[in-house]
Amino acid sequence: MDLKDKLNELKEKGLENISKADNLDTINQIRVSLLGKKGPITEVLRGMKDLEPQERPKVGQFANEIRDELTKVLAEKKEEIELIKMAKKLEKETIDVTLPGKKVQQGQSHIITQVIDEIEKLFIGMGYQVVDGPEVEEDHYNFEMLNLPKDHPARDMQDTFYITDNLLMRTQTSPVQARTMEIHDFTQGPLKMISPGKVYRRDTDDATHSHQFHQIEGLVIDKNITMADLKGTLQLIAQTIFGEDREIRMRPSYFPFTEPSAEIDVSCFKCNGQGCSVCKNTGWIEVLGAGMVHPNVLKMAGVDTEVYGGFAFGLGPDRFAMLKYGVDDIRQFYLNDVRFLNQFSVKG
Ligand code: 2U9
Repeated sequence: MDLKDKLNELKEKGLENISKADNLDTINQIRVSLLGKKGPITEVLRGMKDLEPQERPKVGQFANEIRDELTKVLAEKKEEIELIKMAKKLEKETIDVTLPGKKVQQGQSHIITQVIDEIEKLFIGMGYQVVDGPEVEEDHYNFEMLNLPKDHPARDMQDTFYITDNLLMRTQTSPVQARTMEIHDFTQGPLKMISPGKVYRRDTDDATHSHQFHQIEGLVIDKNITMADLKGTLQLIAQTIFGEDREIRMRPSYFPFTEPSAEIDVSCFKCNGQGCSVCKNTGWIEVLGAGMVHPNVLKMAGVDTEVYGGFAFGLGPDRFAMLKYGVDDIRQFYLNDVRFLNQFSVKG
């Protein structure tokens, strides 16, 4: 067999093996075994030295052609295998966009938070600061500074969770106001603040009582503050929460930290004052407590009562939310049952 026949045979055999190959490893093996330094084609070319000199170029050209063709076919086959591999991979990774998606459970603000947010927004708009304070409070700030000395009968009005003789769970958010008033520099301007937060009372939980609930208290101290300022502010709260058409009325009351003190009713948002089950046929619903800050409270915080005076008010976001959304059991707010909570959609 002459060299040309040998080369032809190598080519045919090589092409056959390449056509049968179905993975990249095999292609690689064929390439190395056919075209590598120790491969048969190199071997044939080495044997050219034994040929007649005039034969050599022809055989050399023929060998090169075969090597080029095999190289080209190997490359084509390699590309084909890679394409098939990619197609298989893509098929496996196909996403069926028609499958129903997994629903993401979306949370929202708690109904009490929504009421607090609404009131905060109103007061921030009027230049008040929103102030936080400790829930574990000193007797001094929770009672003493608010004109409730140790022997004061009004201390009986609220049963308290005591931690030590002097430490307790705050029964109101007023201690935050007392602390703020104490450090406020009145030469820099008036004090206008609200303090929302959790408060604690030693109550037995039932439909209308909870040992932990919320309060928002407000305090304004400045020169020339009158009850008219207070009434206008309370009117705004009532309208913001219960609607534009609401009116308020003030009834005399008693709180140790305010004098005079008042309880505030809002005209019934359900019957517009005509009388219904919500307002117990009175046309009015009690929603707030308020008054002019007691001079003793101002003095204890180091405020000059000859120059400054102010008003304060307190409200219960739990009660507001119960009235507004017709919730008849305060405990619902603290059970964290999403079937209850999800009924109250967040407003923009
Ligand atoms: C300072 C001085 C005075 C806060 C006030 C009320 C009246 C009041 C209750 C309403 C329902 C609390 O949520 S509730 O249980 N509050 O009636 N609170 S005046 O007076 C202050 C506060 C701080 C330094």
